[in-house]
Amino acid sequence: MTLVEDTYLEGHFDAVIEANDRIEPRDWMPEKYRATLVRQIAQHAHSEIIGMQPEGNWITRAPSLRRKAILLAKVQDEAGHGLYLYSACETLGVSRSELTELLLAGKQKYSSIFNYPTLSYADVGTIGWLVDGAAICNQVPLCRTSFGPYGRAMIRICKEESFHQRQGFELLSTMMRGTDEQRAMVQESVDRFWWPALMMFGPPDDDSPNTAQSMAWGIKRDTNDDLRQKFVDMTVPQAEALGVTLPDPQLVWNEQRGHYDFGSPDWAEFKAVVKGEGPCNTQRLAHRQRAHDEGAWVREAATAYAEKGVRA
Ligand code: BYC
Repeated sequence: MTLVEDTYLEGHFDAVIEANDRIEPRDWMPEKYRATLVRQIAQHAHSEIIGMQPEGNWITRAPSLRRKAILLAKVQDEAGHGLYLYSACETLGVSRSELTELLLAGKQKYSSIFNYPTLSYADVGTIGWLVDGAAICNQVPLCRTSFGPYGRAMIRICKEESFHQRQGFELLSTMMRGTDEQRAMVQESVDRFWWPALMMFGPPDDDSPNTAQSMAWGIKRDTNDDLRQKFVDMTVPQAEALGVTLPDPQLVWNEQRGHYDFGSPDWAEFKAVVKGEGPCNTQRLAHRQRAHDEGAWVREAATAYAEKGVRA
């Protein structure tokens, strides 16, 4: 390509971003924009797939047929979200199998939250309420992200996440109307998941290497800290409605700011979990590797069938 062509294409990219319009896969884009999207979308897709494990752990032990049907549907939705996101990523020129290899080799990440164990059935409700609640806060702005296929995938995902969040809240409110033991189970679960849910938004803004550039490119629409604040403000009244206490003595309404003040998550713990030292990192990746290996014959059969179709 000539210098003139390069300058023209870059000008077009800048104008689209400036106008808050969408970049599409056929459009020219800077290599770093493409790499940032691959990093974020792949991490998001892997989170959906690995995120099936903590809740999947309870499918066989759901307390009723109704709860089992709801949980199965939710975990299947997560597989679907992973597939939309891998497809969005493929439009950037990287295949789903390459992305899976990178995850299994530890070269791509998934959300820190899924490295915590699910110890009781209340965790299914807490994940729906807090984890999907945090996911919605983070993902609704991504419906307006500058890369077309990612934004369109997010629109559908957010609709389903909203159902997921409500099912979690409904499960917890049912338990809170139950016995003292059930109420204690909910509180214990919320105590374990509150801080890891806040960490889902990523490191504080002044320690986030990617935010500034991703905001300038319209990949991210809000900073990590702004979304974390929005989540806290949204969740405190819901906790009051449920009758659970959020485990933060510093949580207090700040009249001047018009927001809740809250304590700082343990960022050393966050860094350790992201590095692979969380309670379940090894187990999650080993399980994913096993599922991948056991699915090899399905991929081979599907490939052989597709080739036969082409020859016929
Ligand atoms: N966990 O510069 P930063 C779901 C990494 S699935 C692990 O702020 P960025 C669900 C980050 O990648 C929810 N790593 O990065 C599924 C970066 O490392 P690299 C998943 C994290 O990208 C099933 C470094 O830390 N949601 O809802 O600007 C059941 C510095 O961070 C985390 C998404 O993926 C973390 N929590 O901002 C139920 C949403 N946070 O790559 C529910 C899409 C940060 O430079 N992603 N890191 O080595 C995003 O919005 C952004 O990527 C983030 C991070 C806000 C997460």
